Amino acid sequence: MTDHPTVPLSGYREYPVEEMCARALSFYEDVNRRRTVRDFSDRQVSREVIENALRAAGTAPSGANLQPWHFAVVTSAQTKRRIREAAEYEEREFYERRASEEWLETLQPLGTDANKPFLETAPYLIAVFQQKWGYQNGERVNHYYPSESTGLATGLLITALHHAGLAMLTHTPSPMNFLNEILGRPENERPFLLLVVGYPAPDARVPNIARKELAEFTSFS
Ligand code: IYR
Repeated sequence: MTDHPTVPLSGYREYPVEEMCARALSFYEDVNRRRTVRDFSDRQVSREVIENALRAAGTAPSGANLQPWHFAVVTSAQTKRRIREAAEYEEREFYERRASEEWLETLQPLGTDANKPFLETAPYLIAVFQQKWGYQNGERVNHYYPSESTGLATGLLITALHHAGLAMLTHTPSPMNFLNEILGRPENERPFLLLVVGYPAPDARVPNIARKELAEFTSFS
C-alpha cells in the first residue's frame, strides 16, 4: 500500500460464533418484517429519529469516500403539496401513456395508480439525490460510483428507519427532475428516489406478495 495516514480499527467487534449466528438470524427476522407501505397516518414523527437515521445513512461506503449524496428532508405542507402535484402529473402520464402493457400488468398485484395522497399525509418526505460531481474549494471534482454509493446509503436509511419503528415507501415518480426545482437543489444533483416516511395508518393494508427464497437469489461455490 502507498503511504497514507491511518488510525487503529477501533470500532470493530468480534462476537462468539453462537452469538454471531443469533445476531444474524434476529437481524434477518427484524428486517423481514419490513413492508412497503402506501397508507400513512398523519401522526408526527420525532425529528431526532429522522436525524439519527440519516446519520446512519451517512455511514455507507462510497466511491473514494466522496459521499456523493444529499438528503432533502421535507415537512412543510406547502412543499409536500407541490411535490404531490408534480408527482401526480408525471404518474398520470405514466399510467395513461408512457407505461407498456407489460409494465402495467407487472404492477397490477401492487394496486398502484396515479393518486399519491401519501405525499401529503405522511409527516416526512426525504428526497434522495446523487451528486454526479462535487466541489472542493470551488473546483469541480469527479465523483465515482455515485449511483451505487447513494443506493447503499438509501438502503441503510431504510433499514435504520425500519429499525426505529417507522414505515416507508420508496417512491420513484419518473421523471423526477421537478424535485430539483421544488427543493432548490443544484444541477450536479440528480434525484435518486423519494422516500415517504411515517407511521402506517391504523387500517393500513399491503399487497399479498412474497419474497424469493434464499436459493432463488443466491449461489455458493
Ligand atoms: N412510479 C409509479 C409506478 C411504479 C413503478 C414501479 I417499478 C413500482 O414498483 C411501483 C410503482 C408509481 O409510483 O405509481
